[in-house]
Amino acid sequence: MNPSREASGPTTVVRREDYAPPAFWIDTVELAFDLDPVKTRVLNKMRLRRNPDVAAQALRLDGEDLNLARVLVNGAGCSFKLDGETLVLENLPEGQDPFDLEIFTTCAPEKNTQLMGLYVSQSTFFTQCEAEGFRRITYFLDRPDVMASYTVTLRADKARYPVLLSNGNLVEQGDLPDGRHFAKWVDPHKKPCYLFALVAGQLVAREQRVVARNGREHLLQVYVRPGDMDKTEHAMNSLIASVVWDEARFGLPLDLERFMIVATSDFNMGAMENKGLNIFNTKYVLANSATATDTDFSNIESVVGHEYFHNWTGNRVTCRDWFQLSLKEGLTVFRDQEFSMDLCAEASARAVKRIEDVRVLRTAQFPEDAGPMAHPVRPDSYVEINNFYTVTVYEKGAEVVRMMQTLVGRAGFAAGMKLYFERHDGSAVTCDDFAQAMADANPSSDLARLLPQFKRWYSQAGTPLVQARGVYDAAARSYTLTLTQSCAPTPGQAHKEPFVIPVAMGLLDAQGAELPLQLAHWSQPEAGTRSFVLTEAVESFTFINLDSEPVPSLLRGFSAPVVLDFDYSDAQLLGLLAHDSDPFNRWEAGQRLALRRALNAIRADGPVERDPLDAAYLEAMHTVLRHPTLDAAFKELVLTLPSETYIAEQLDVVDPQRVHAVREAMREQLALALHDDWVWAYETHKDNGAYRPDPVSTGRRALAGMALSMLCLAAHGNGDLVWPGKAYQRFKDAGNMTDRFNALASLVGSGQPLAQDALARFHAMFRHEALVLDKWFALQAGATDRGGNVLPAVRRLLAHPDFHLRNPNRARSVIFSYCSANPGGFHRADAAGYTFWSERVIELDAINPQVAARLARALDRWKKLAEPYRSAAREAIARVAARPDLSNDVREVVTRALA
Ligand code: 0A1
Ligand code: ZN
Repeated sequence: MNPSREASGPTTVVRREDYAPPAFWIDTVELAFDLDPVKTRVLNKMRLRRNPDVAAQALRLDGEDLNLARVLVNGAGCSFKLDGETLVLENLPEGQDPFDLEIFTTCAPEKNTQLMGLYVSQSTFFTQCEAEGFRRITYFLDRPDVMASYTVTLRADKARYPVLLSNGNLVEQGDLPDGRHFAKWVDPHKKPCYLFALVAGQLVAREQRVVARNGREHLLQVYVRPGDMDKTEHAMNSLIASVVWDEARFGLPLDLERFMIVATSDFNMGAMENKGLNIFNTKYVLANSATATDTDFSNIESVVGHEYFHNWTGNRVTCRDWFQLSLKEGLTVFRDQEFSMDLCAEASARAVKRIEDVRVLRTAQFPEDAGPMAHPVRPDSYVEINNFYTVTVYEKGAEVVRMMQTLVGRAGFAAGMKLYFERHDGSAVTCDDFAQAMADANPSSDLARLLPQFKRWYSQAGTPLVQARGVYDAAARSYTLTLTQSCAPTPGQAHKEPFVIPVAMGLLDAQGAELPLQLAHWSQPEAGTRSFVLTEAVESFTFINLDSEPVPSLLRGFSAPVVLDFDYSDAQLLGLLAHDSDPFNRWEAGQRLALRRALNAIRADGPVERDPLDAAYLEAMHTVLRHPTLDAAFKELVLTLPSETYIAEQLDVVDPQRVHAVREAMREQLALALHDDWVWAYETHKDNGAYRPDPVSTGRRALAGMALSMLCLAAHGNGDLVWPGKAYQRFKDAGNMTDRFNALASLVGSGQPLAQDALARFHAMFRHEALVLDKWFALQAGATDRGGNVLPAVRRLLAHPDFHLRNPNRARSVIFSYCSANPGGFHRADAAGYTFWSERVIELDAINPQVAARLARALDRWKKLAEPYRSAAREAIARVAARPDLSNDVREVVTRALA
C-alpha cells in the first residue's frame, strides 16, 4: 500500500475563497541530486525571507513520500517537527533578513508508480511536478505563487545516465570519481516549482538551430531513446513552426538559448511545459509514416504547439493558485487551436479543425457540465487538484477565451495579450487579471461594457441552453428572432444568472442564398455573418426588408459553448446543409438531421427498426459525398453520424443498448444505400502518392478509410467477400499507417472473419513498436460489440504478455477504450462491464491514482441510465466507494458520483 495514503487522514476540501499569500518567499533554490533508482539523495539549499505583508508564523513545507535526513538553518541545526507529512519550522530568525535553509532528503524513484515527482521509466529518470509533485522531490512551498531562481546539479553514473538535463542553461559539466559525472544547470527565469524538471538517461537528440527575428540564435532539441531518432522529424518541424507562429501572431519570442523536448513512454498525461525542458508522452512526439496515423501527426503538432505556447501563457505569467488553472490552460488551448488553424492553407481546412474541436467539446465537455463532476471554468473547491485537469478547464476555458476574441476582434485580442504581458510578466495572477487586461486594452468593446457579466463564464458551471424562435410578419416584411437563455442547476449552483452569449448569424432565403441583415434601427443592410450579443434571459431582434420568411443560420462557427435549440423543419436543415456559407453550420445541419432520425428510432415503441433513415436524408448524404467542390475531410465529417455518447446526452433516460442498435442500424443502412457512392469514394480517394500529413491528403485518406469501412460493413450485411478481400489486401500493401490501420479497422469493425488473421499479422509486424501496439489493443477493446463478444476479448487482452497495467498508455489502450469509448460493449445488461470497471479502478488506484480517477469517471452519467443499467452501475460505484483505502483522487470522483 502507498505509505502516503495511510498517513493522509480525512480528506480536506481546498477552497478558492481561502486563498492567502504565502508567509515566506523563496528567492533561490540550489538543488543537488545524487541519482540512483533505489535511493536518490536530494540536497535542497534555499534562501528564504518572510513575506512582510503577512503576519509572522511558522514555516510549513509540503512533503510527500520523503525520507528526511537533515535540516539546517543558516548552517546550524534547528528544531523542526513533522505534522503529518508537512515539515514545520517554528523558531526561524525573526525580521526581514533572508536566511538559508538546507534540507537533505532521500526518495525512491524506482518505487514511484504514480509517475508524480521523480520516477524511472525504461532506466531513465524523469520528473513530473504539476500540480503538486515537487513535494515528492523535496520539502517546499509547493504552490504556484512562490517563484524562485533555480540552480540544479545532477550527479549520476556516467555509463548508465550519459545525458543529464534540467531547466535553463548548462553551465558546467565534468567527470567525478567512480565512473560518475555531473552537470550543472542554471535557469535564468524565476519559476514556480511545478515547472521544475530533470531528465537523466541514455538519450539521443535531433537538433536544430533557429535564428529569431531579433537575430538571437536558439538551439532546439528533441530527445528520444536511441532507436527512435527516425520518428522525430515531425515533432521538430512542429516546434519550429510554433516558435515562428508565436512571434508572428503575438510578438512572443523564445526567451531561452536552449529549448528541449524529451519523450517518455510512461506519462500520466499528454505532455508537460517545464521551463525549457518539456517532457512529453511518446505518443505526442514519435511519428513516421509507417507507425503513426494522420491523427497522430496532427495531435503532435497541437501538443508540441500547446507546450511551447505555455512558455509565455503559463510560465512567464503563471497562476496564483490552482483554481486559476484555466488562466493558463484555457488560453493555451485557444492558442494551440489557432496555431493549427493558421497552419492550414485552405479556409475549408480551418473549418474542419473548428468542427473537430467543437465535436470534442460537445462529446466530452457538455456531459461533464451536466454530470456530478460539473464545475466552473474556475472551480470553487477541490479535494484533489489532479481531478480538475478537465475538459471544462481546458476546452470550455478555450471557448471562453475565443468568445473574448469574438467580442474584441482579432487585433483587439492581440492588444489585450500585449497589455496582459506588460502588466503581469514574471508574476502569478488570476483569471480576473486576464479578463481585465483584455477589457482595458479594448475600452469601447462589448467585453469592456459587459465584463462583470461576461465573467460568469468563469464562475457558473453548466452548459447554457439558447432557445431561438422566429416569427415572420409578411405585412411588415420583418422577421423577429427571440432568443431565450437558461442554464440547468449544477452541483452547488441551483440558480444561474444570464451569460453574455455572442451569437454569430446570417439569414438565408428559400433557395439558400445569403440575405443582407438589417435591424430596424440600422440605416442600411449588411451582408454576411453578423454577431449579436445576448445578455438578457430573453431578447428579440427584428430584421427588416425581408420579402419572405428567412431560414436563420445561428451560432455560426459555434460562436458560444451553448446548446442551440431551434425548431428547424427537415426542409430547412436540408437547405442549410446544401447551401449555408458557414461550413460549421452546414455540418451542423447534417448532424441535426441524423440526430433527429436517431432519436425518433430510439423513442419509437417496439424493436429497433431496420432502416431508420429516409430517402431525403440518404439523398442529401449522397449529394454531399459526390459533391464536386466540397473537400474530402469535410465530407467525412458530414457523413459521420453523431456518436453514441452525443446521442445519449440528448435523452433523459438512456438505454445504451438501444442507442447502440439504432446507430448501428443507421450505419448499415448508409453503407448499403450508398454502396455505389462508397465504391466511387474509395476508388477516387485511395491513392495519394507519397505520404504527407497535410490537411488535403489527410482528408482524402479519411474519406477513403470511411468508404472502405462502409463497404466492409455492407459486405457483412450482404455476404459479399470482395470488399473484405480488398480491405485485407489494402491492409497488407498499405504504404502508411493511416491506410493500413483504416483497413484493419474496417475488417475488425465489421466483424469479418479475416480480421483475426489481420490482427495477428499486425501484431507480428509491430511487436516492437509500443505506440502501434497501443493501437492494436485499443482497436480490439473498442470494437463494435456483437453479442457481448468484446468483454471476453478485453479480459483476454489483459492476460496478453504485452499488456502492462503500470504503463498508462497501455492501460488506457485496453481499459479506457472499453469502459469509456465503447458504450455498446460496456453497458451490459448482466452488469459484467461494470464489474470489470470496478475491479480495474481498484487495481489501478493502488498503482496510479491519477489514472484510476480518470477511469472512475467512465460512470459519471450513471443516473441517466435506464434499468437494469442504472442500479447495476450504482452498485458498482458503491463497491468502489466502500473501499477504505482509496486515494483522494478516486474517493472524490466516486463520492460526487453517488451524491
Ligand atoms: N500542464 C500540462 C498538463 C499536465 C498536467 C498534469 C500532469 O501531471 C501528470 C502532466 C501534465 C499541459 O497542459 O500540457
Ligand atoms: Zn496546458
